[in-house]
Amino acid sequence: MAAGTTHSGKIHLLVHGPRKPIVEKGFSDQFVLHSFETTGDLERLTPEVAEKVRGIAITYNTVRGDARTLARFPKLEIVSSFGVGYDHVDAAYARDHNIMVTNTPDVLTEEVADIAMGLLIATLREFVKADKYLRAGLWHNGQYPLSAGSLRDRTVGMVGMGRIGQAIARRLEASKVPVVYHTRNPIKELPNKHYPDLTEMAKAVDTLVVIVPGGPGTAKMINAEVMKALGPRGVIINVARGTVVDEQAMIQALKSGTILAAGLDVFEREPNVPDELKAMQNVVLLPHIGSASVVTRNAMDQLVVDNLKTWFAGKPPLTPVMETPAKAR
Ligand code: A2R
Repeated sequence: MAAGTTHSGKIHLLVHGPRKPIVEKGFSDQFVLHSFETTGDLERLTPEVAEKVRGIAITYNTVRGDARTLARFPKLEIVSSFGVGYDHVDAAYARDHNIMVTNTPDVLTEEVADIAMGLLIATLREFVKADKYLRAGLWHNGQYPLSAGSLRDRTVGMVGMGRIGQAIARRLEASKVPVVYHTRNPIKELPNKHYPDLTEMAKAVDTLVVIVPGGPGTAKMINAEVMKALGPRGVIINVARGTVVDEQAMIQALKSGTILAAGLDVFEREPNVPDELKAMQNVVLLPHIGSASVVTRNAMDQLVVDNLKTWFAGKPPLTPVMETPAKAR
């Protein structure tokens, strides 16, 4: 049998998640696409279709590739997931059932690093409050007050120093800001100081930029103890996953002055953001837009398609996740 064909000659793919033109138009007529936009829609999937599906494109992390979902497809070979984070896919289950999982790293690295840097400066220098001040006509009454925060007198502790973390660190270093980092494994090639213990790093710095994967291994790792260690000048920037920060502990820390401010692109229960956060003046809140430009999202969509096409051409996928390393079919 030729690579990429079945007895019926067509490869059936489930497209799960929001509709994406690049995905819808990306496959030749050798493929048959079955689209289910929401988790609820998937309940309409018939056993006849499930039996045929060999690949899944997850087009956004609002739908899940959990074990229960993947188990519905007896011939499933590959899950091509949109985004660099894949905590919405059960990669351990996939590995144990010989299912390849891919994500979309690299093509979004610089975009997310830009957002992290912008969010940090916007938080410290109060862009949102200053914009509101101008629009309200208050400039006529006097200058906007000096910002309590500044990037000039800070040391940043990176929580995560992978592709995106290092891209953020490059921007900070270009801005003459000292950078140290916490990861599980030190990176030999980096000159920056490594802290094996997160709380120890928090004591030594005044700013945390969080860019680790989500999932159980990092859940609530930025907790009350870490915030206390960071101290009253402390600023937290989270562009990773909402689950990484203990949101309630952070709200208390912001309210009580245990830390100074936060810039957040991600939340525990998106799109729900606690009213208490929304009412605060010392936070900048973004609706998870880290990679959300047309050019970068197009590149991510294309990589979702290309991983599937490469796999069904009999080659190793372009960007497998670490749980399911590259192999050809
Ligand atoms: O711990 P290491 O040595 O594997 O370093 C990785 C670090 N990391 C952690 N650090 C501390 N405690 C943990 N439990 C932990 N788990 C992972 O996060 C590494 O430095 C970094 C992940 O880097 P990459 O795999 O290159 O991911 P990338 O492209 O930088 O994206 C990071 C995350 C995504 O997973 C999305 O959730 C988010 O950014 O957009």
